[in-house]
Amino acid sequence: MTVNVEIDGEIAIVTIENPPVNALSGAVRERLLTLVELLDGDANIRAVVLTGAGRLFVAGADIVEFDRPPEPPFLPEVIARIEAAAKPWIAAIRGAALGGGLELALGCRFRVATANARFALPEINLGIIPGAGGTQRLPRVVGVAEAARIVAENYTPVGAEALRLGLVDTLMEEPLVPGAVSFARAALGRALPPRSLNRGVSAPASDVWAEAEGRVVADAKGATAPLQALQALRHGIDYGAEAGLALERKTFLALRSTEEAAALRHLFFAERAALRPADMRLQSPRSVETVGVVGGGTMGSGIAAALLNGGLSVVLIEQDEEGVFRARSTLAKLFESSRRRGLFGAGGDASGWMDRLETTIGYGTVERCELVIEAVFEDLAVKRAVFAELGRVCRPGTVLATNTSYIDPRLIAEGLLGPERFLGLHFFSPAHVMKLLEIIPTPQTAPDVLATGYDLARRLGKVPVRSGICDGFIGNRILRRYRTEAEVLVRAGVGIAAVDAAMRAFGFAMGPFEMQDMAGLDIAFLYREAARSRGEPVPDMPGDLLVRVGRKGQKSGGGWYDYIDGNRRPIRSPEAERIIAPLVGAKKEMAGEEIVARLMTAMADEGRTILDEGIVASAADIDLVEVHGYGFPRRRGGPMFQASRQDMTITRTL
Ligand code: 3H9
Repeated sequence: MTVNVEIDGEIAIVTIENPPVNALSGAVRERLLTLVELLDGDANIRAVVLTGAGRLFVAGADIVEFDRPPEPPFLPEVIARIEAAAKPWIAAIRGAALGGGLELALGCRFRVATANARFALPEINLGIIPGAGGTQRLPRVVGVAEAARIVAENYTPVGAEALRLGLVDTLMEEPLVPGAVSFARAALGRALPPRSLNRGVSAPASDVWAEAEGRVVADAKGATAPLQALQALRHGIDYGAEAGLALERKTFLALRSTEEAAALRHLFFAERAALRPADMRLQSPRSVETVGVVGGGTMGSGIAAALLNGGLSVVLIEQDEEGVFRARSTLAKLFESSRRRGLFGAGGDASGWMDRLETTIGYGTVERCELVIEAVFEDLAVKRAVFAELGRVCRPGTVLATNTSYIDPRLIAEGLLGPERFLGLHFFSPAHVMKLLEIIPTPQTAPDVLATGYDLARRLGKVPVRSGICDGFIGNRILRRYRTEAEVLVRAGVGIAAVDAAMRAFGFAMGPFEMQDMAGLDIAFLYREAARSRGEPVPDMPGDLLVRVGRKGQKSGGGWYDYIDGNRRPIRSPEAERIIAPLVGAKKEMAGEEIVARLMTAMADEGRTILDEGIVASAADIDLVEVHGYGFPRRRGGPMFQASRQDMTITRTL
């Protein structure tokens, strides 16, 4: 049974039991509709308590159903029927009421909740807007300004805050349901408050709309749903609830079937699957509270900041006083950056941050760490020396990880005492911000050591993706192919700025050449030079010509573009164009969509090869790597999602 009923005197207790999150699937909607009729017709019942079984009330519509056309009974009609019921319904909310779950609660006459209950309309994260009255009932309950933040800006009031807003009538301790039943009995003796949709609402000053729109557009990163959610809300204030409901539903249905919504759903499920791969579900991790980080450079400090944000303690190991000083000042900046971005996790309160950090010269105190992550210079001999030392000083159960981006972890672990405790944990810069964590086990890595990697990802709020061993693992390998294809386009006469503009229009924060200028052109150059020195037939690329004359990107004052007076704004460079001219064909106009398709095809091709080689478990994992490690626009779902949706067979005319 998806919805159960118990009777307590004149009160009916309706419990939605649809694990894991009580989503409002078709069967739940149908049963609710039947029950409201039944209970309205039962003369012995005077009020109904509606609750959810388990740790939360209702997490919203069943997202799995969104890949099919909507099926009746539709949620708006179920909620409207509950709102219209002759007997008052009281929502008893434990844990969370999200999306359609909050809309359902708003259809009830009263809401009582536990102090930890969260209230949100997260539909915009799925590329849609609330579709069951959320944009209309909410402003009539909490006011327009607060409702706009909840509907379009992911504002999530919790417990006391929800009470202050009038979103809940009272907070209660567990056991919730008996408390809600007593509340219901008491309510029967008083006049009922008006139904949510019938409450009066005053239109805000016009600058409230302008300010909200400004914030929403600035944060949207090209996504359309947040502004449309706000527009639906406003429509209902300007023209009345009925008109507002109609626009809301129309917009919801239109957005539900967009590519953007499909892409965001794809990532929603991929992210959840990534945290719990099948072979890790029953595997306990090793316990980790203190983590050693070897090397306090950009990467090491970033990793330390990510760990501190996640509530862990850190021992950061440097070689000398100067290194310690540099690392501490970098970390002070990362602390500020974390505070600004709101990155402190559950255990990572700001006050304890610096207290949980110990910086030290040498390996003296690393013995107290349960996990040590090496983040030193990308050189096999240097890394091996670090692990030789760690193998000597750490306890036998300590997990040892390398943050290498390119070096085969098997080579790094060669000769290590206890190789089963070793794995790769590849963070992405800036490590306290980027969510991707590539987890790279060697053939000897023990299952509980691998599980420790996943557990760490979960605690740091990262998205873990397991990678097999290959040059560049998943992400850098696809990045190489992407960059190369961009250079192939330039060699064929397409403009540098045209390529960058096309990728920006697609949703990347910057194009491939702007990105290379920022990261430095020399890495790709050295990689190609190394291949050439091994006798591999690597053709000269335009970027090689730039590096040979010292144009390595922003750090050398110019690369593909010029940069004036240390300014990071790229300016077209006639000099760069002159240098690469010997390798560049006649000028060729290419439409932005074709440029995007070429680069997408290249990424997806490489992705397919990586899949075929067994380096990655699924195409969805590749998309997670791109979205969380390389700035691939979330609303596009990732290169494999793109390839699966579109005809990517662009004829190679170049
Ligand atoms: C909506 O409501 C539209 C309405 O306005 C209009 C309708 C007309 N549906 O995250 P977890 C699964 S749109 C189906 O790992 P946690 C999830 O895939 C919806 N499945 O746990 C996972 O499955 P598996 C608006 C769902 O404790 C399992 O539940 N609501 C749904 O870390 C556990 O999830 C949202 O956007 C769903 N709605 O977090 C809320 N939700 O075990 C989305 C979850 O097979 N959900 N699943 O991997 C969340 O934010 C989190 O899942 C939640 C639990 C906080 C609930």
